[in-house]
Amino acid sequence: MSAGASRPSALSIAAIAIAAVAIAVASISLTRPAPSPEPAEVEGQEREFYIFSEVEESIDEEALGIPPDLFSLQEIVVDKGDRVTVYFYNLEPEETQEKHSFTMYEPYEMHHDVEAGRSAVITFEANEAGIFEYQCIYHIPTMKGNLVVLE
Ligand SMILES: [Cu+2]
Repeated sequence: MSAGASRPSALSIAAIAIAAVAIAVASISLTRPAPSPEPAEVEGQEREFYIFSEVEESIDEEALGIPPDLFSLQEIVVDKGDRVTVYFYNLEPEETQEKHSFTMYEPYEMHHDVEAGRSAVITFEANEAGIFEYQCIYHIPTMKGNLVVLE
């Protein structure tokens, strides 16, 4: 019997070693736990609000010295972390050219002017808890409301 036939060559030993390493690596990756899924905690919801400009006909601007304009919704209540979308409609007839705005100051600083007959889609994340005023800068002090962000 020749030595070459009975003794494994250096090449085949190397091949076996590589195969063993490959199997070891494969079994390690098979036993590794799958990446954990996203945490199940509820992390803020999508909240949508429709707000319209309104005119309170019984307010006599001349007599009372205040504008008759109002937001149809004067309180928006959300939870901290919610993503808020406000659909704001200026319902004034276009020919009046009566502008309204949806304006907030710190920490929800924003200002959206909406022309008569137009609308705006306003989105923000309610990251800070508390009570924050929103207003139309053209019709203070009547046209305002509160954003309530619950902890
Ligand atoms: Cu206004």
